Amino acid sequence: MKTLKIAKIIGLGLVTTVAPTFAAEAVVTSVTPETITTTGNRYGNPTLYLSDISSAKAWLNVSKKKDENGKNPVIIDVRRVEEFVAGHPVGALSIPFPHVTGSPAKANDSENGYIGYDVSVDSEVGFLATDGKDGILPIEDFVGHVKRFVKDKNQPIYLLCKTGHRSVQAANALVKYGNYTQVKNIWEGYEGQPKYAYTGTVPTVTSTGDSANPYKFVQLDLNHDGVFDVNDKDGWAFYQGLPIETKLVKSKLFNPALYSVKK
Ligand SMILES: [Ca+2]
Repeated sequence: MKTLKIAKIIGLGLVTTVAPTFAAEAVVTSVTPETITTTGNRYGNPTLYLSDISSAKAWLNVSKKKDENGKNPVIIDVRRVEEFVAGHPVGALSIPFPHVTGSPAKANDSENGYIGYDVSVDSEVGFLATDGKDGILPIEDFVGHVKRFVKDKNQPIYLLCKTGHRSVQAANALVKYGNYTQVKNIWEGYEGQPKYAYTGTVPTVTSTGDSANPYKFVQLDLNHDGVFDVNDKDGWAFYQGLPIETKLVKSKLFNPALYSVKK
């Protein structure tokens, strides 16, 4: 929020003029060059997979049933089943990663927003932790479940999660353990991140950073309602407004026994 106050002394009184308040402008000045990642994703995870792909391009290819090489792509939504049930890209498969079984309520890890963690650790893939909560299957089982749906190692697979963190790891796993060759990460994810626009001074980038001359970004209120919320994020379902559905198709669900679904 930026408030400009201009004070003038007129005669014996103090008159303060307050300029219009730009309620929907958040200024970020603490971003330093050290935060720049060259790994191609916002969390700095390893990238064994082919490339990232935008939500829009992913949807174009899926709706055409054809990518640049003429292959029919599939979207795999790796969020928790509860997230998938609330809404997902039209036609997406539900295969959660980290991979879990059993009741979400039993294994829920609300503190971290995950049902649980994979018990494997592979720094190339970028797993988060190893606290061994129940209902969790090893990485090979996640890949094995994908193999049930995707037989062709050269079929394009687009991974999607909430913000593009779990999906990166899932994409790495499919390349390393599943030998899939055309794996891409939908980098915005379903919800995405706030949008920022650069403004102000051009920074001097050095190997040690330049705190005296930081980047300056403003967060964008994309729907002009004066509030920063999920609707200002750049993901599949919000700013991008790409097709979603809540219908559950049994054949596309990871664990249909947990939910009441239509065939
Ligand atoms: Ca807004």
